[in-house]
Amino acid sequence: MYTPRPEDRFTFGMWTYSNPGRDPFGDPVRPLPDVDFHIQAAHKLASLGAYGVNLHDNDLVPIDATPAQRDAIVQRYRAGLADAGMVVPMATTNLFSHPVFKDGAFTAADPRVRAFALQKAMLGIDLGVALGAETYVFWGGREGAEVDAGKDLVDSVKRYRDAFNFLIAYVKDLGYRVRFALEAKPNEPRGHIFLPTTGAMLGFIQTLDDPDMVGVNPEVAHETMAGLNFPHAVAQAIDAGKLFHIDLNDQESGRFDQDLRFGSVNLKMAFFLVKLLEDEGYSGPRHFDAHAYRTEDRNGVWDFCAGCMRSYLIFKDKVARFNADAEIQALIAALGADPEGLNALSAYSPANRNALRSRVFDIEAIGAEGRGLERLDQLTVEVILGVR
Ligand code: DIG
Ligand code: MN
Ligand code: MN
Repeated sequence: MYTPRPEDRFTFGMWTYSNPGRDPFGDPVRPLPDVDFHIQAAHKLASLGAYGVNLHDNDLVPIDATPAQRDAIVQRYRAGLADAGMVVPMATTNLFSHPVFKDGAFTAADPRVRAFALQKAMLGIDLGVALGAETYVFWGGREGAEVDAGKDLVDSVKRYRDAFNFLIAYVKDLGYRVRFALEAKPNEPRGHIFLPTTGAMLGFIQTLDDPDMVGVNPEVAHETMAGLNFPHAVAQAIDAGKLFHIDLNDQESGRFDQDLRFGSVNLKMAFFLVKLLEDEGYSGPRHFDAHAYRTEDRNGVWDFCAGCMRSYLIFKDKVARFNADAEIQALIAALGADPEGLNALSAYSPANRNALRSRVFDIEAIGAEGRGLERLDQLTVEVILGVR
C-alpha cells in the first residue's frame, strides 16, 4: 500500500543520495561519488520505486572538464539512466561551491563573476536539456550579503532580473522546452540571501520580461528556517499558477538548513502539505532535497530514500481518510456555511454594494459563536496518529 512506484513521480537530487556527510565541523563519512556510483544509484533508486534523478551541472561534470570529457560523461550517464529506466525531470547550476562565487553569482558586484555565472548557467541549461530536464531550478545560495555596503541593494535586484531575462531569452533562442523555477532561502551560506522567501520570489517574477516562463521551487526547510508556514507558502504559489517544482524535506525551526528526511519532524506540516499537493492535483515531481544523517553509511542512505517516499505515501493515505471522514467533513462544511447567501455579494456591483452597505450585522452574536476548531483539530490529529 505504501510501495513507491514511478507514477508517484518521486525524485532525488544527485547531491542528496551521494551527500558524503561532511559538515562545518566534520569530514566526509561516506565515499565521494563518481559517475559509476551515480549509475548504480539510478538502478538502486529505480528498485526502490523512484521516478527520476535531478542534478547540478557539477554533480556529474567536473567544473574543469573539457567539452570532450563532458560529452563522454553525459553519454555514459544517459546510457546508465536509460538502463535503469529513470529520467531527469529537473536540472540546475552550481553557482555556489567554487570560490569564484564567494560574493555572489548573478548579483556579484564584480562584473567578471556575473558574466561567468551567465556562461555557466547557459552550459548548465544545455546539459539539463540534453538529459531531458523540463524544469531548471535556480537557487541563489551565494546571492546575498554579510556587508550591505559591499553591493548596491537595488542594483542587486536589477542584476538578478537582468540575468534571468538573459537566460529566458537564451532558452527561447535555442528553442528549449524548459521552464525556470526559483528557489528561495533566507540565509546560509550567506548571512542574508536576496529574495529570501517564496513570497519574495513570486513578487520578483512579476518584474521579469516573461513572467510566464518562471515559477517557484519552494523548499520545506527554507520557509521553515524563515519561521513561515510551508503549506501556506505553497498555497500562494499554487494560486498564482507558479508551483513548477517542489523540494520536500523536513526541518526543526530555528536551526541551520537540516534537509532532513521527509516526514521526520513536522507530522502536521507534512500532512497538510501532502493534502494540498494531492487535493490541488499538483502533477510535478515530488523531489526530496534532503540527505541522510551523518551517522549513516550508504545502506542508511537507501533507508533514508525509502523513508522519504514511504512516508509521503502514508501521509497520502491519511489525507484520503481525512477527506472521507464524515464527521470531519461535516465540521468543515459547517465552518463555511452560507445560509444567508452572502458569498454572492463578494463580487462588486452597484446592487452588491448597496446590499452590503445597507445590511445590519449582529457582530456580537457572530463574535460569541464557537468555531469548533478544537474538535476538528483533535480529529485531524487522530487521523495522523492512525486511530481514525
Ligand atoms: C538547496 O536547497 C538547493 C540546491 O541543492 C539546488 O540548487 C536546489 C535544487 O533542489 N536546492
Ligand atoms: Mn535546504
Ligand atoms: Mn532545495
